[in-house]
Amino acid sequence: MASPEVFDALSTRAKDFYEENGYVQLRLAHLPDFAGACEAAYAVSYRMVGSPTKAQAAFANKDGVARHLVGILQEKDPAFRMVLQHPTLVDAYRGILERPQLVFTHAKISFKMPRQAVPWFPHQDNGYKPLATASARRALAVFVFLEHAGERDGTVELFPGSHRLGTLEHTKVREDPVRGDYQLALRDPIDMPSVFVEGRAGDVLLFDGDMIHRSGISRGSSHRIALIAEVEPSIAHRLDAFGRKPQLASGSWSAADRCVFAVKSLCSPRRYWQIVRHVPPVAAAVRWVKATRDKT
Ligand SMILES: O=C(O)CCC(=O)C(=O)O
Repeated sequence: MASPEVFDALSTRAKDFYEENGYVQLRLAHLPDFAGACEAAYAVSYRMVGSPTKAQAAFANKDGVARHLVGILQEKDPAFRMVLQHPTLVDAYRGILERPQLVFTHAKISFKMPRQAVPWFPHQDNGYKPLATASARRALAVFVFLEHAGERDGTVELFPGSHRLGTLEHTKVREDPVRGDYQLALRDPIDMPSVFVEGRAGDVLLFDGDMIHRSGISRGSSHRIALIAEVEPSIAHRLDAFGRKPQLASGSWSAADRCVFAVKSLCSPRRYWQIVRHVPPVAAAVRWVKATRDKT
């Protein structure tokens, strides 16, 4: 199938395309500061991918090969923030989500070790949220290509229009037996046409939290390095994926907001999970309790 239409800004036509198809591809390398920020982020990412830390590596496959490095907005190096908080991208987030106060729930480097079995099965990002709230949270996925990626490199494949199906049932696919990593996959097969999004360095793909997507493996020598973040309106002082005050994508926090976040964060089990998940016996015990609870 042909490559999707590409826009050089979130114009009215680009926004209409997004509403209709559930995604839009922006080509922003014409903005010198954005192109420069992407180059800097690529250099840092390449280094990090070469020696991933245990704390950041995530979504490992059965051989322990990771697909993501998480927590990149908390990095000392500002490279990732320069890309994901670039004013043109912030305008695009606001243009799509139509709210002034937006947060990042998480952000990561997504990569594929060449010729390793690290595909992503068909899923919706909202599948990772409780079904009752998923579609109601109007989340937006941001996928920034830091290098060229086509089908052979394991680029993202989208199912245009699938965002209108709402959040569907997913099943857990357990992968790394040591770390207990798993990914979600749609419970039922999808019968819709798809598009492979071929991107250049500096392209940005924005898509709806209910968009069905998947990706294959890198069959050549590319690490297919991209940045992925999720942006959503700030509602009810929701914490980020690590149980902490989320980073702002747009807007600001008042002193009262900061106090509420501090208290919520101190009481958040996710925050403590980030600490104990690196202690194998404790992590195994927590996973056992969760699995037992899920079964009942
Ligand atoms: O990086 C990719 O190819 C896809 C990643 C993905 O689907 C996800 O993080 O949910």
